[in-house]
Amino acid sequence: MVKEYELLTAETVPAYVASMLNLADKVDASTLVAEEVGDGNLNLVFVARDAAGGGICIKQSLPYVRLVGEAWPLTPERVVAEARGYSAAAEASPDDIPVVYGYDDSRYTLAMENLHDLVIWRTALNDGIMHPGVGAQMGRFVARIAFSTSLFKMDAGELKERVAESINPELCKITEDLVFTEPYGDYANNGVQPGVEAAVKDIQSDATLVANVGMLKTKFMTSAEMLLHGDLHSGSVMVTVDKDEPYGKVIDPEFCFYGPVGFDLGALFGNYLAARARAEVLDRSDEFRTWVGQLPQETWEAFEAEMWKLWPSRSEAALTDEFLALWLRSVLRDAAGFGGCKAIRRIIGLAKVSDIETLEGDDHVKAATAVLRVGARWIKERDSIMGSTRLGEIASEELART
Ligand code: SR1
Ligand code: MG
Repeated sequence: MVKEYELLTAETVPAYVASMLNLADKVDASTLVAEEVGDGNLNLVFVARDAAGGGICIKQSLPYVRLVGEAWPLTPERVVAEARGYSAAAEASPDDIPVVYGYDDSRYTLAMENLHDLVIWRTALNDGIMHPGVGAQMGRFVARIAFSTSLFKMDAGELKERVAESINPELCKITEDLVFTEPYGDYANNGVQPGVEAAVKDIQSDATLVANVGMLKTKFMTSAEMLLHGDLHSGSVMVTVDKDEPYGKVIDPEFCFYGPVGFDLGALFGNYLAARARAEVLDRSDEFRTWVGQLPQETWEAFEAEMWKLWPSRSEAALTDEFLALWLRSVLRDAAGFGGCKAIRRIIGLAKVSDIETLEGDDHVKAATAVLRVGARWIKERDSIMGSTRLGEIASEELART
């Protein structure tokens, strides 16, 4: 039973920060000015600055889905899952996340470093701005968390405890429904703009595709390999503005739970695909289109290299180098399949993405149709995908014919 709690406003954030003893040395609460900047689907997000330029970010879980409203209640306890995700990342790959100051389970808030000089990666991608190296950074990030939270590094008994304590049923149910079920049927949350209906019909009437999505859904629900981020799309990464050495910070791990490693990689791949389709129809520069097109490969190669780098320090001695080679092949196939599912859901179902939604007319139809076709092929052809370059080749083929 969720207790009653007070929602913050920009006006009440300074007093709230002042009331939290652990935040006293982070900012001068007496001069704090806050603004609500949340543009995600679920939460309130406040950024606050003090007179000396110090900053803090306070994220508060609403007791419902922000995108839909109070008609869709959702546990605010998700802030505990988010804190767990950040904690695992802070141990394994601290530079890739904001510094978290703590969470308050009475108001369902999380206090963290204010990333005021970063922007959401999706926004930068939409604007045609390159961030060389961030795709590789994401691959290393997933590898480090996968290694440190899995059987590879963790004692078998501790692993079982971590799997049990990390269950996140309400958030997982959202993914099960919105990613794996609803796009393939007749659901109220679905809808596309005029001109995309035929491509949707192709998806929903493809029995082989639907069966393969079922395979991926069951894997998502039963394969407890690592503590996933659970929603690692380009809106869950913030990137630098005008830095010689660009970098990203991963945010929003509230969907975290123990799931298949390929799911986080697939989330990145599916969203890279949306960014690439946008870049193609808007005829961005050759340099940008080439860069965005190679992102799945960049992320995958960095993931693979980081796994091999970490491998000698594994604690599970029974797992050999040959095992890792086999495992990596199967993760790539999973990532292709999950990437296809993540791409398709953003076209047909609830919670669409600005990469495609802000395109108009023919541009929208072409980009949305190409994303659907590529997603379907990534899913159906995943068992024959032997290397990450194949993901880009399939995308090139479908973008050229759409
Ligand atoms: C009802 S929540 C819709 C989506 O927002 C989050 O970002 C997840 O992607 C979820 O599926
Ligand atoms: Mg989010």
